[in-house]
Amino acid sequence: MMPRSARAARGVGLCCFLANLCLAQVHAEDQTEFQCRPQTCSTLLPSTPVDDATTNDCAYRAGNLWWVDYVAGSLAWSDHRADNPVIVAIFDDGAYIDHEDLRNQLWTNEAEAHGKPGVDDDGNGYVDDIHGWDFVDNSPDVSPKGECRSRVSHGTMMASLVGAERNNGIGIAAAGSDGARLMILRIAGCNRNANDYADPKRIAQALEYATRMGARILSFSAHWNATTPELDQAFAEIANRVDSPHPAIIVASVPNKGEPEAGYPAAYQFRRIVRAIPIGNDDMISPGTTVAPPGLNLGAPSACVIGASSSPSRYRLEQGSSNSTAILSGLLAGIWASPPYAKLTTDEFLARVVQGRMVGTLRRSKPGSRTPYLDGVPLADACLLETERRKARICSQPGSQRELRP
Ligand SMILES: [Ca+2]
Ligand SMILES: [Ca+2]
Ligand SMILES: [Ca+2]
Repeated sequence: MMPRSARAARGVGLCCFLANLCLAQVHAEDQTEFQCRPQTCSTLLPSTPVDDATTNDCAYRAGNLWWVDYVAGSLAWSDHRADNPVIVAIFDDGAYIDHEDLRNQLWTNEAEAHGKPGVDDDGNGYVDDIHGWDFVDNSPDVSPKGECRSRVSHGTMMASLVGAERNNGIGIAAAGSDGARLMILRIAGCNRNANDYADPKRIAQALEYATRMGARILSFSAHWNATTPELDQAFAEIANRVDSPHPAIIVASVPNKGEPEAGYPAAYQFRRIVRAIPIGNDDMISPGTTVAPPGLNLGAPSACVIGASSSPSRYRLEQGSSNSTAILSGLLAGIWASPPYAKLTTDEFLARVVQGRMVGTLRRSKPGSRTPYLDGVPLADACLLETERRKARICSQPGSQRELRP
């Protein structure tokens, strides 16, 4: 019988993309600044007007960031960057950190940024780890490598959906633009050799690194189908232990390609797991979505989502549960960094905001046709940040969170 870790390695996959929902994907990346021209894509929201008239990113002005409006992401934006940003660790296949919409959004290890090349300036065991770490090749260079360099970069896309730079006039914006800082952790390669698969030991190392260096949200647009006791323990320390020294929220993807099981980390029934349920263009749970365990499960857009794809300035339309996961991570970061909630601990944020407000929303996806989703799922949004001055259209629609208020 194969060792468990070997079986795990074969089960690892990025939660890639549904093929049939997006109309404007073909050759989209080949067009110059395609993201700045209105795309016929989602039918969920009118493409104009946008909710935040002062935001100048061209994809937003063109009405192409419908998925930001769908989660009321503009309510998490502010006039200045958050004083205490939420560090979001992107567990993926690396990212082009020199992309025009990412380079100013990165978490930075200041000791290394101002330290000496070749020296572990902060003594954390990683030499020159300025914006994250490549756990595949044990290197500070977190950019995609091998076959990934000739493809659309999954990790770059995910990072941009969490927290692309806002109000720089170009590209996209995300709910976490002002509140999140991006830590890039490369845990999987994309060549077809054994070293490029994410293995449990490597993931455990990355978990330990992320939380020790201050990440409060760990975003997994990836899943695997087997685990080890050691990896289970590493997740439990962060996501379940009551007195954990480094508690963090695990945002886990729920696959939508007909997989029989949700896979890890979504399958863990730990207190700090929040799962992203992919919502398609018809306002329903995406076809093929795996049944998720009960818990903190929130619907987030999957289809027709524009994000950064490769260096230095390329973008692409994609679909799939990976997108939902990154969008939810950015949304949670944006809310958590906002003034009413910025001082909450991890467990306070989960109890008061995620469980207390978001999961209880009356705004739900359309009813489905199979259990356990007959009544749909609660939809993620930032409507709890609405004030008299700042509103979002989605929050005043029937079934919105506003109806919860007296
Ligand atoms: Ca270091
Ligand atoms: Ca150094
Ligand atoms: Ca931008």
